[in-house]
Amino acid sequence: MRLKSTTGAALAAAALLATGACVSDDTNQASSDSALSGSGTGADCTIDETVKIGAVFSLTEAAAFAGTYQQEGLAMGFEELNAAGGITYEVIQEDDKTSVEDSVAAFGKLIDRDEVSAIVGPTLSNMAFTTYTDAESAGVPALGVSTTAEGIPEMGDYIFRASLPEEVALAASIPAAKEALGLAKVAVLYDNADEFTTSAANTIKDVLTDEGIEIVAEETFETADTDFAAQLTSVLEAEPDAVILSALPGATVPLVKQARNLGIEAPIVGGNAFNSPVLVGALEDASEGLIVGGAWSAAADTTGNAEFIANYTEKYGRAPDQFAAQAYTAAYLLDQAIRADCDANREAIKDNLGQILEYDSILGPISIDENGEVTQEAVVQIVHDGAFTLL
Ligand code: 1QQ
Repeated sequence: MRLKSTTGAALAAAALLATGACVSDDTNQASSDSALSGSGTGADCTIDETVKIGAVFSLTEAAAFAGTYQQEGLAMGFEELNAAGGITYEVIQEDDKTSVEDSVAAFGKLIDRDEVSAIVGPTLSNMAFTTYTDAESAGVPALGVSTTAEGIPEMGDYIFRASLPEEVALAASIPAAKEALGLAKVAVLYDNADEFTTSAANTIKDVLTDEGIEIVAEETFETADTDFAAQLTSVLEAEPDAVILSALPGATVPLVKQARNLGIEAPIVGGNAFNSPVLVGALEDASEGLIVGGAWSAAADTTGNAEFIANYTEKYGRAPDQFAAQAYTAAYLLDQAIRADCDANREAIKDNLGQILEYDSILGPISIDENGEVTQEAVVQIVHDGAFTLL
């Protein structure tokens, strides 16, 4: 349960005063800056001081397939909001280079040096499990846009996500694949060295049990592996109706290509990392028939989606993906939270981000509850001729 800052801060201050202690807010500068609190509310809110928003994405190395799109989507969202007026946002972008260590350093810089009001990111759940402990203890709201593993919003009162949980995506994609393909028995393959892929593997097994689908082969590998001959030989022998794969693109590309070369023709159902045109492009012909659940579709008739796709494509010279769409949405969700009390201090953002109800976004109606968890519909897509289409 989150306390409204007024209550929490007042209680804390009263307790400190009662003991004669001096009340200092040094560790949480942006929460004590009166210039970040403006006048008016909602669309009429005006804040004089520039609101600094930190962003930590993987712009290089393994997760750059998603991070580069996220950077673009977030930047475009805040540019639109700046043009609308009333509040001026400055995005301070950091690259965590797909490394936990760099992600921690980036969070530290944004929290202490830049004194941002909130942080968007990081790209991978694998980093979030470490960086979010720092955001939480510093009292800085962090909003994940692709952190889909189980247990993330539960990390603290300042931790939120606008990233469709993998549990929700798989609970949509596996039953949809079962219905479309008549699945009775499947093979499960997963990366057991990454937080997101191992968390998803647990969900996959739960959903398969619920759906009465038998697991005839279960194989693991590690994020940096490139040779999957042993695992795929077992899969081939088990003759599954489909392969459920929980992996990041680095392993997915060689694994799927090797599976096809070995003669495994079973359809492949993947996780969140499959929602990427970069992955589909790298897989070439082996992408045909991939099924994935996700947060966004280019084909969805959601509010503003067609305009978002047109503007993004014109601005960046390529079409957006799900990761861009989620980051773009995050800009608007933060703006909603800030405008609610016309206050861009950390405490106000923390209080209001968990009160968003059915915000009409390009992802469809989206809510964030007081525990920091998102609610939105999942879409299930299949790749045909190198493009995502609704299943
Ligand atoms: C996570 C994910 C990744 C696939 C995002 C790029 O969903 O780490 O949670």
